Amino acid sequence: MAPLTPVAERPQTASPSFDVERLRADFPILHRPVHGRPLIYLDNAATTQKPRAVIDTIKRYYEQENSNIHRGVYTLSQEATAAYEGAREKVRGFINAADTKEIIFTRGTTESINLVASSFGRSRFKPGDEIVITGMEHHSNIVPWQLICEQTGAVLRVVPFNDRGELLMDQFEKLLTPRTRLVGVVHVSNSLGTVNPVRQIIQMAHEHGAVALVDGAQWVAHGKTDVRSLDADFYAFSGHKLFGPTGIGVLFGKKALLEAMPPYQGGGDMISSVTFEKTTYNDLPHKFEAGTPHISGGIGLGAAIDYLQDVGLDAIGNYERDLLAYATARLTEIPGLRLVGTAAQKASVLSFVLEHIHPHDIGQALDARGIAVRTGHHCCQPVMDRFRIPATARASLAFYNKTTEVDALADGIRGAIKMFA
Ligand code: 7TS
Repeated sequence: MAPLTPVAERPQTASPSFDVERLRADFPILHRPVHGRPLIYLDNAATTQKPRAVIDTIKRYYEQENSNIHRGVYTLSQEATAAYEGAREKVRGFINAADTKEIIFTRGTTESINLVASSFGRSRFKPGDEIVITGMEHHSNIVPWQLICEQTGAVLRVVPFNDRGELLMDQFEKLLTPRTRLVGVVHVSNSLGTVNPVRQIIQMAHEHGAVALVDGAQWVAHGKTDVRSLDADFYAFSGHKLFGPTGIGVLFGKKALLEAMPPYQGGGDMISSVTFEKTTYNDLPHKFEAGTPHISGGIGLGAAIDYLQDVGLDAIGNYERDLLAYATARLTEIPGLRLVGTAAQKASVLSFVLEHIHPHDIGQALDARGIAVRTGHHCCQPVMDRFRIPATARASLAFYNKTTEVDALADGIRGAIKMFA
């Protein structure tokens, strides 16, 4: 990848050592117009934009290395295998896992959770066993458990949250019983922005003999992740929310758990030997990676991780904290605007509703100004039900967003209010 200017040499701006204009230059798409205006991309919770380093890495892979991995004795296949397995090592370092055997490449967060539900859940859950999740999970951390409950007779328990969007930890404690087998929790809520106390939740799960799965889809791009320090049993995330390609994601699992789990899918690469009488399975992580994987995706994700680590996750976290505070102040001063999700610990997400204007209309009015926000239930229908609203408009920030874009958002919302008045 193209070397970035070292942080220390970057010009000083509003947020010390964080030169947002310099970083924006790394993202080609941020320079295209939409409806004749500069694009203001505020839908980073849905997917993030890709830096040139990632785009170039994928292009180089297809131009120079394209071949299937783990099988060729020839040069191209060996190079592609080395690049793909090198990316796995980058992921390992990125989340501080102990071993690359604990890094399973998947299609994304959704597939990572389905893998755990299908393999761990189906082989372990018995009738009456309990799975505890929270009321603010994305559908991808609800429906896989409902499916497994139907198949095994296990039951789903749901931790409620308060009007600010903070989990009720005393209720959580009460839901943990000797029958709890697994606790699934979203690290950062994509609809509310709440940063959940996952360290404490994992510890409480362990005290009750349950394993803990963290949905890290909305966390990994916003701060450092350390699965060992958290003591997470499973940690899931998506490459495309981490400035990497779509169709690639990660499941971290503790080695002892993964080793004891049956395969998720059968096919090539996941076997050690096959006969019609008996098939034996490959070692980790390949046991869980049947078929030709998303090779360019894995390599592209590795490039995204290099890029992010060069920018610095701590610097990103600090910059985004200031930007979120700025955006919260600018939006809450708009008459008739109500933020949905006002937890003390928040990251990156501003969900809001306006009196008398449907979120879809807000979204369209903002699009006319080149501003991209998401509107809808954000795959969190139970969260909408909890607040008795059908949908919100949601601006979600990344480190390449800036205060002038937040100003444009606020102006756009005021414009929409006038237009629909
Ligand atoms: N978990 C959370 C917390 C998410 O925000 C999402 C996607 C997923 C899981 C699923 O990720 P995937 O990559 O497997 O699809 N969230 C959103 C969103 O907020 N808007 O679009 C997708």
